[in-house]
Amino acid sequence: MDQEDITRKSKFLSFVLRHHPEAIGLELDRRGWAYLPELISKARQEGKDLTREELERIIDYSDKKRFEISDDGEYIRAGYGHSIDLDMGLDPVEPPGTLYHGTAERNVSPIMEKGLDPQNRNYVHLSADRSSAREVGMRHGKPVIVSVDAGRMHEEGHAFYQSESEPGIWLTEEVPPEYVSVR
Ligand code: HQG
Repeated sequence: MDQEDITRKSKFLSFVLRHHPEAIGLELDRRGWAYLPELISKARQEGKDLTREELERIIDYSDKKRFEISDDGEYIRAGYGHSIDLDMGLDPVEPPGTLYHGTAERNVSPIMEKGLDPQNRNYVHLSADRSSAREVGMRHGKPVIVSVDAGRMHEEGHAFYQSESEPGIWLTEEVPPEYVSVR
């Protein structure tokens, strides 16, 4: 499996585990877990060859930890990024004072006006550091880093969650405009 295979298979896994398990006839439990042998066999039926070793390599060698395997080794789920309705069972955690969100330049004025909303996903995704936020922004266009006053949001009752697979990714339901700035 070269880097290209890793990226291709990782995108397929994101598609299935975050957005469309039904596309391969897979069922996730309410926490988002898929039974690993079932994922492998159903992916294979769709012509996507995947082995357990490959799944482990995808997790270990990707730039971000997008997926996690359960402690008993039997289940896999995406650690963030979902659009499907589920309850990941994450506990609220006190965030750092400032979190960052990378976006495209064209989104900045609507974000300053209306705040950050999750669009098609269940949560707004925030990064712990500016360089990760810049990478996220680059996926969308000319990147701009929006700073989020997470400390004040937390004090004022907004819940934050930290991805269990990738602790540099923070989740919150929305960020009202008074907490965002570009600097
Ligand atoms: C924008 C990746 C206009 C928002 C990353 C973003 C992340 C608004 C886009 C994870 C807006 C949604 C998620 C508003 C938000 N007006 N635009 N009011 N509010 N937006 O892809 O955060 O590589 O759904 O700025 O690392 O870019 O896939 O979210 O540009 O953690 O593992 O609407 O996905 O991880 O885009 O990315 P997305 P995101 P992976």
